[in-house]
Amino acid sequence: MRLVAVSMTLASMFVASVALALPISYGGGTYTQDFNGLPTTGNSTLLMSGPHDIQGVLGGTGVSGWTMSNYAGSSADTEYRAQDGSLSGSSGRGVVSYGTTGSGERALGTLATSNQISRFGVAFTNDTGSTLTTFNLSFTGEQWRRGDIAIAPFDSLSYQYSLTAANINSGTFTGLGSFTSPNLQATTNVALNGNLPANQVPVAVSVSNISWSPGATLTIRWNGTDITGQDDGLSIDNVSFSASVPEPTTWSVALLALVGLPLIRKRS
Ligand SMILES: [Ca+2]
Ligand SMILES: [Ca+2]
Repeated sequence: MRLVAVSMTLASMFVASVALALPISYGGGTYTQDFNGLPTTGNSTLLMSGPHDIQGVLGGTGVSGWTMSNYAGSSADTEYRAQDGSLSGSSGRGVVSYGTTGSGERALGTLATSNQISRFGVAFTNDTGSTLTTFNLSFTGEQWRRGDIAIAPFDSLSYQYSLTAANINSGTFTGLGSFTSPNLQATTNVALNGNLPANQVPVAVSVSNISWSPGATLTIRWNGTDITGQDDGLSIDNVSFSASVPEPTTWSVALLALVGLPLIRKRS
């Protein structure tokens, strides 16, 4: 009897660690994320490659709908930590809450090693009641660590979206682009301040001609890559997301005016 009870407890724990929180309900307008609720200290190893919720890990707040995974590293588990970019290898790798030590100004990123090649992302459910055909995404790419001098391809974070994915690890994604390290300074294996313009890349993309139905989920993910030698630490901050139906064109406005004119005349 006791063995049965133990195995049931393990089964419950397994389910609890796999089930993800619901996507963010998108009801229109602009969603913004500054990641300043992410932890300023600590590290955690989450069992299995994920995806795992970021909300609540190491006390992180304000990031419901954001998930993370060790999608391509050799480890079966997902490492997550807060650091300022000075740590590398097994002390610094994985999904990272970057920021200067003790500062609440955080960014979400990765530091890749062969053990941990991470991705993270966010999911929105269309709760506007309308089919949305365009979305706009902008964020700041921030570099928090300069690793070894690398031969191209340099360290990068690529970003992709899907209207069919069950989560950041499952489904077909469409590429939106990628950014590479903005700071290729000669001094290597040091922390950088990702809040300085020299260590930042502004990114803005607009995707039109999609069909995002009411109730459907749109998932956006960022993939880290592992290159030879010690990698740079890259992250994102100040995310802005909005989606809409198409604005009426000049021609359709003119057409509406022409169609409406006789109606107005009839009434008078
Ligand atoms: Ca921030
Ligand atoms: Ca920042």
